[in-house]
Amino acid sequence: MSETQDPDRSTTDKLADAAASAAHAAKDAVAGVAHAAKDAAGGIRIPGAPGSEPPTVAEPTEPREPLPPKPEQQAPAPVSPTGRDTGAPPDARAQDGAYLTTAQGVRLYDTAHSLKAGARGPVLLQDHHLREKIMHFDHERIPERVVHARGTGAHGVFQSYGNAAPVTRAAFLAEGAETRVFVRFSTVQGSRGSADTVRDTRGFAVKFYTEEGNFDLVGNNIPVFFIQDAIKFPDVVHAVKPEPVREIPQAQSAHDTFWDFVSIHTEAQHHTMWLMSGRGIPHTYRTMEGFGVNTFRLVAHDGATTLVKFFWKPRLGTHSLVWEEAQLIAGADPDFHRRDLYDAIEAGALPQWELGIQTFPDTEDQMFHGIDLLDPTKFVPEELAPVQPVGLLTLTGTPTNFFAEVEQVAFHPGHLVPGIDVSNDPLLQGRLFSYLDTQLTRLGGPNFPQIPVNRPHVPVNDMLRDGFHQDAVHVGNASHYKPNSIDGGCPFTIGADGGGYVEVPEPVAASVKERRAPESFDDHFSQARMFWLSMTPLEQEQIVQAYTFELGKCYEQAVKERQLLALANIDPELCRLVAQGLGLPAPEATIPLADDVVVSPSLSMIGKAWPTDGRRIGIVADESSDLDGVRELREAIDAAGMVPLVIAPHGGMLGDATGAPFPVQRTFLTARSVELDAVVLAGAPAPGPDATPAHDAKAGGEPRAASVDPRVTMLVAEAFRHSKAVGAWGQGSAVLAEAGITGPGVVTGDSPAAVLEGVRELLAAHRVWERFPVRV
Ligand code: HDE
Repeated sequence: MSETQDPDRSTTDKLADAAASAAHAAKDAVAGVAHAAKDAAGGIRIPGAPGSEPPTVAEPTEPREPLPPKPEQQAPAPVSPTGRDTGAPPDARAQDGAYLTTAQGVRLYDTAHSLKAGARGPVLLQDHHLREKIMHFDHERIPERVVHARGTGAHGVFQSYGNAAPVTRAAFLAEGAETRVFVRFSTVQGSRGSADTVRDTRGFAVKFYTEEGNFDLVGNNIPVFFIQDAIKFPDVVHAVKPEPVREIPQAQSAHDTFWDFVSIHTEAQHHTMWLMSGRGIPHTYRTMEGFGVNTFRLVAHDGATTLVKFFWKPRLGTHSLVWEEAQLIAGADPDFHRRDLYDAIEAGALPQWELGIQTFPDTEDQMFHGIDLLDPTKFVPEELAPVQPVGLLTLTGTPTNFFAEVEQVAFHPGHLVPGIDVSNDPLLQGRLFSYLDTQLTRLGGPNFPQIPVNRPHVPVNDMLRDGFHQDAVHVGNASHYKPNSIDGGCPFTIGADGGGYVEVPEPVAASVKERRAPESFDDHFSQARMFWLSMTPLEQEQIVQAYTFELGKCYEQAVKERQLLALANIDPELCRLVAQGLGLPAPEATIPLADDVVVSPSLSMIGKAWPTDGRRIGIVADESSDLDGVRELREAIDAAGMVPLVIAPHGGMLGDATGAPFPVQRTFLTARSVELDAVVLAGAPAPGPDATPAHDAKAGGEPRAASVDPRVTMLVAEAFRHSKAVGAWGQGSAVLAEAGITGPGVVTGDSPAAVLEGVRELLAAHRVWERFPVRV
């Protein structure tokens, strides 16, 4: 084993340059896509079109070939089941021809009537089309993932900076390497149809189709896990999943069995602390950090090894929702995260993350500054080991078919390439077993690596044969056993020099067989305390609120009391505030508080400025508003890489009065502030004809008495409550004044340009956090 040297200053500088240039290259690509999309649409492109061509009102009757995919859609590479480039067009696997056929390709003349003995007679058994159609429909579903069932995915590219080459021989991390990837984000608890914005851990899984075979980095958005040993995974998952008697709750942790488990099983307390912070309710996937969690091992060309932890750092910064917003979105748009990801790609605001590594000397004790690198409930603060960016991930395409790609993608932490090996982290070791096992059931047999999205982009010669859904047509009588002479001895093994995967010859100390964890795994509270103390007062408030909410939803008093005991061992003030909200006495700590905790300011999400790509700005207007100003603002928002959404009393077009109409995206009935990042008022719309509580409860009690449509006032007030930027010019400013909306984060000005400038500055900080008074 050898030690890694700390990167010297010049390496760090080179790295920063490489990062900047790769970011620019990707940015150019982004601009290209966005521009093309806009030109094609002949104006400002608002994402969300369901197809590549606008439909006609009348049902089309003229036969034609299937429409092409939308420009931002990508499909798995056209490689064969054994990794050979087929040279086929990307849509070669799509449906073909203008006419409806059976699965056998026979054209059909009718698909709306079963074959019957007379118009009123019984259906005939010989109707193969009916039988085939219904049989296939009956089997359209496959088991959802036992965890991480709710997810979304996209295609992308990974560009390596090359600075990791001294510590790993992995080809995809060499200088200038570009690798296709498929990424899947997910929640853990909920079922496939559950809401996106629930409080939960998120999955962040990346499949790299490297020139040495597939490498999967199957991570989460929280760097530590609930358990230290895989054998407890069924326990924690059973505890957090809906309770079996009533199958409640869907997709959330605010219930008795979850808090029952984690309050007894205190090694989960560090993870739950992260979960109760903003990390449990990410704003978007684009603003979510990713972590490999488990420690891995890098292997250099000369065989030297380094322990490593992986990170994904979002270019737009790490941001969270506020809790009320998360709850409202779960009702107003349960697909919020999925929609945001696809809309952003469609609008050309391509999401980006830098892959980062923390490296540690591969010492015998596998400790770093007293932190056990094999304990997945611990992490190493960036202040102790800086995260070095080693490449850039850009998501460039939405899937062509969600089921084929996002549902069928199969990740596995054991999908490794030369240069990356595992550590003895007992959680990782169990994961290595689990993922193959789960795919067998979920994807219906052992040939799931042959599903298009899972295929490697390199030659595959594996001697694995037959089985359900075998897609390859293997050649030869003896190619499936070794040694053979009949097939010329093929396939051959090869050592590390020829690209063979050779496990690190790690010495294993003489030991006994036992079911036991090392003593260093006994500390369950010190890093939870570190996290708490590293938060800004505002983030601490949010954590207190989250614990109080979750425990307040529990039925059993004993569960609440036991969790308060755990909080007392983390921090007395945290415990006191949560106890106060629950109406319970705050217990004393049962162990000495960790007093040598060094705080890690990098854990806080507040106080920095970030790019504003893809942010959604609502513009409220009616025919009496400053419509020239609205036109100007739409252009300016679009030019700044953000999305303008016009909100008006009715759908269709606005601007007829001034001659250059533009489309309306939301009405006062359909709009809700939670889907916006900022709201700008271009006028003071009077109550619309539908502003009655019977028609729209948002209109409130006495809508006719108001001078401004009450749903507009509500929209702005709600945005303000969630500390979003609010702007206005002209008559719009009067609305804000009348509604009493003043204070930090309210931008009024003479012109839309001036307002946008102020709003954009606020958006860069994500929210106007100072609007929340702090007591902690
Ligand atoms: Fe997973 N995990 N996991 N997990 N995991 C699965 O595999 C498992 C763990 C993670 O988008 C399953 O294909 C065990 C940690 C992600 O398709 C299953 C243990 C981390 C995804 C499985 C863990 C993860 C999964 C379910 C404890 C963060 C979704 C479906 C030893 C580093 C991947 C599937 C996707 C999925 C098992 C712990 C991340 C059952 C036994 C720690 C992101 O195999």
